[in-house]
Amino acid sequence: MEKGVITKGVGGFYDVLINGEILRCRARGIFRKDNIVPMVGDNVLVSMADKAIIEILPRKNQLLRPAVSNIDILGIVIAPTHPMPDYYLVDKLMVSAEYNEVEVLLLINKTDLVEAGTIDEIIDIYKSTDYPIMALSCKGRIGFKKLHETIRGKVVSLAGQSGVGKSSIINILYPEKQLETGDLSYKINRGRHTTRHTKLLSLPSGAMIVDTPGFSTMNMDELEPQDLAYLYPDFLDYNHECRFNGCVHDQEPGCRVKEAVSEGMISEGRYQRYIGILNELREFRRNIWG
Ligand SMILES: Nc1nc2c(ncn2[C@@H]2O[C@H](COP(=O)(O)OP(=O)(O)OP(=O)(O)O)[C@@H](O)[C@H]2O)c(=O)[nH]1
Ligand SMILES: [Mg+2]
Ligand SMILES: [Zn+2]
Repeated sequence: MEKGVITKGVGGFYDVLINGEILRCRARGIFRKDNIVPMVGDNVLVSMADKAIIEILPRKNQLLRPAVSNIDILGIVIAPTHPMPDYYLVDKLMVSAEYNEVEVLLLINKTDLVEAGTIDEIIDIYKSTDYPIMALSCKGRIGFKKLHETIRGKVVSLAGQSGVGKSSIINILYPEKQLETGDLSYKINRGRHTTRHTKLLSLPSGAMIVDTPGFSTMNMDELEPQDLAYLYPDFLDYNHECRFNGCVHDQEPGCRVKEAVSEGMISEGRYQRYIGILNELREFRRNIWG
C-alpha cells in the first residue's frame, strides 16, 4: 500500500501521484456508501497490486467551487480587462475561502493591458482586507519571482473567470508542462472555457498548483446570512462596535460597518456586493423554509 495525492479525476478513474509517478486508479465502492466522492487534492492510500484507491485520508479542508481539497492557498485570479473583472465572483471566492479556512491570494493578471492607475483602483478595493495582492503579466513575465517565493512548499489552487489567465500563469511557473490556453473572443469580451478539468501539478520548486476551469456563478447555500459578515476581514475592525448585537450591517441604525464605508475605510463596492450576497442567502433560506 502506498500513499499518494489525487491529481485528476478522469471518467471514474483517478490519477494519483505516488513517489513522483502518476498511477491511474479505480476507486473502491466503499466511498459511495460513506457518501464521499474522491476529489483532486485528496491524500489517499492506494493498493498498488489492483491499482485501487482504498482509503481517502481525512481532509483538512475542501472547496466545492473549484472542487479541490487540502489546499493552503486559494489564488483568485482576475484581469483588469478581457475579461472585465467580476468582483461579485471575487468576493464570493474570498468568502468561501474564509469559511473553509483557506488563505487568500489575489492575483491581478494581464497588467500589460491597462495603465498602472487601473491596477491601483483594483488594489484599493481589496487593500483593507489585508489579503496579499500581486500584479502579474504573463505576457511581460512580470511578478513571477515573488509569486514563486510566496507559494514555495504550499498547495495552491487557482480560481476565477474563464480567460483571466490561470493556465497561462501555471505555464510560466512550470515551463516544462504546457497547459492549453485559449484565445479570448474579444467580440463578446469574455473568455471561452479552455480548461475543462481540474488538475493538480507538482512544481519542481516543491509547490503544488491546481489549474481549474473558469466559472462565473457560485452558490454558498450552506452559509447562514448572519455569519456572512464575519468572513469579511475588512469588516472585522468595526463588527463589534455596532449599536445592536447581531447587526448584519444592512438597515440597522448605529451600524459601525456602514459608517466605516462612508468614511472610506471599507470599499463601497465591497459593501454593496456584501448586501447582494446577504440577500441571496436570505432568499435561499426563505425558499427552503417555504
Ligand atoms: N495580454 C495578456 N494576455 C494574457 C495574459 N495572460 C494570459 N493571456 C491570454 O489570455 C487568454 C486566456 O488565458 P488562459 O490561461 O487560457 O485563461 P484561463 O483562466 O486558464 O481560462 P479557462 O481555462 O477558460 O478558465 C490567452 O489567450 C492568453 O494568452 C497576460 O498577462 N497578458
Ligand atoms: Mg485554463
Ligand atoms: Zn453593523
